[in-house]
Amino acid sequence: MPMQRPIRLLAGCTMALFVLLLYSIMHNSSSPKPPGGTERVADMIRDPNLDDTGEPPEPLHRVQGNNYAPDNKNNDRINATLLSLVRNEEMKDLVQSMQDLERTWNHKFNYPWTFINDVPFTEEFKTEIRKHTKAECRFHTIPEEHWAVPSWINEELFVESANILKEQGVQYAHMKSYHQMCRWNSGLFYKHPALLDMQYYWRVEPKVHFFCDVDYDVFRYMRDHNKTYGFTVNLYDSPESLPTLWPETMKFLADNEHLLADNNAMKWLTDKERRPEHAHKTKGYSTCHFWSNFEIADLDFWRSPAYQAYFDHLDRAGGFFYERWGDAPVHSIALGLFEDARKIHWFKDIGYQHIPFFNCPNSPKCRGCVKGRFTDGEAWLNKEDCRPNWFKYIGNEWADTSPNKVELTAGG
Ligand SMILES: Nc1nc2c(ncn2[C@@H]2O[C@H](COP(=O)(O)OP(=O)(O)O)[C@@H](O)[C@H]2O)c(=O)[nH]1
Ligand SMILES: [Mg+2]
Repeated sequence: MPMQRPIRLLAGCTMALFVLLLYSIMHNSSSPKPPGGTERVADMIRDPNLDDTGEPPEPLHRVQGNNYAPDNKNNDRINATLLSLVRNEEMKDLVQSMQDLERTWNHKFNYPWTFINDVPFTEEFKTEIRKHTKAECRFHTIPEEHWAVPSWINEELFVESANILKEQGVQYAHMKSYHQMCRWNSGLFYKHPALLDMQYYWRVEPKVHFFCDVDYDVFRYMRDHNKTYGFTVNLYDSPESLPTLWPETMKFLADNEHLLADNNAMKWLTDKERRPEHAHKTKGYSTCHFWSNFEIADLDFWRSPAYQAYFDHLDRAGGFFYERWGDAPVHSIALGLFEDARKIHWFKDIGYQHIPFFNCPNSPKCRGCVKGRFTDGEAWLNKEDCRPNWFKYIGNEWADTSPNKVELTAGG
């Protein structure tokens, strides 16, 4: 016998309610998705920091007797410095970074520290800092014209652009000093009078950590192995902070094709496979960059006519203020285009943290970090790791050095 109409209606409603209930249970059980999704780095099958890590190849220059003593006039140090742009208010955080780096490396080699600030350092700052190293400490102020906002930047346009950047979730959009800092770190720091005769620097920020004993002179490593630049962490950037950086770079390159290095890292810069949406938003740049709060580098690269011309082009284009171009992508793009990729070195053996990311190798020389851990923040931050691209296109120079090596090159 066919169902009565009201009963059919009731059955239909019950069914609809059931489906609605089921949907709502399933929907609520999945946690809210953070920006960028939760998936683990897809083609990073195993972090190479899990492999045993020793030292890079010889020659390595070591402490013998008093060859690196602070007061030895005939010491083995080369023309290099530890370098920190820092504010007076960051004294405690800087002391923490210094303590780590002195404990793991510099108490053996006693390289001088150079501290730079846009305002004069206080006596309190200088007195406190000197307590944490046997090495020479130099304190300098930035020449006004190096820090000032360039004359061609329009204040109103800066504020309007910052409003838009903020809406798009770009950090520090309205903080003018952050833009000034990024510009200075990109193209002015090496022009500071205190660095004009310097060859190498190791950049150190407040509040970073160093975890592993390093027993060779890293600056001599750079020189003896003909390296220009050393990094620890390779990350994706926020595409919203640099929408016109790649187009401006392409404009520059169109007029300066001869500057492209043989064996450059263009493929690494332009990968579209792992995060296609980044390359799409930037019109071609993967946003992968060396995380420049750590860098050990040869100042001659920045002083080269090629880099100078590139920086001047970018500076005129205005993106340090109307967008939020960081020194990390600017340095990385320049290195990727104008330098032989073999001159760029992964300092895998230097355990490092700048919140929230780590480089933590598997070595008995390391204490205080978890080997192979990339972040101690939310799981989705693992996705920001773009070392797999570096290994894929340039190679993992450490792959042959570990007894339990795992091939991580060419597609993982
Ligand atoms: N003297 C000075 N240093 C700054 C200023 N802004 C940033 N810095 C330094 O520049 C570096 C990067 O700044 P930080 O706040 O750590 O930026 P983040 O790492 O991108 O969050 C650190 O060494 C800071 O101490 C500034 O206005 N004056
Ligand atoms: Mg920092």
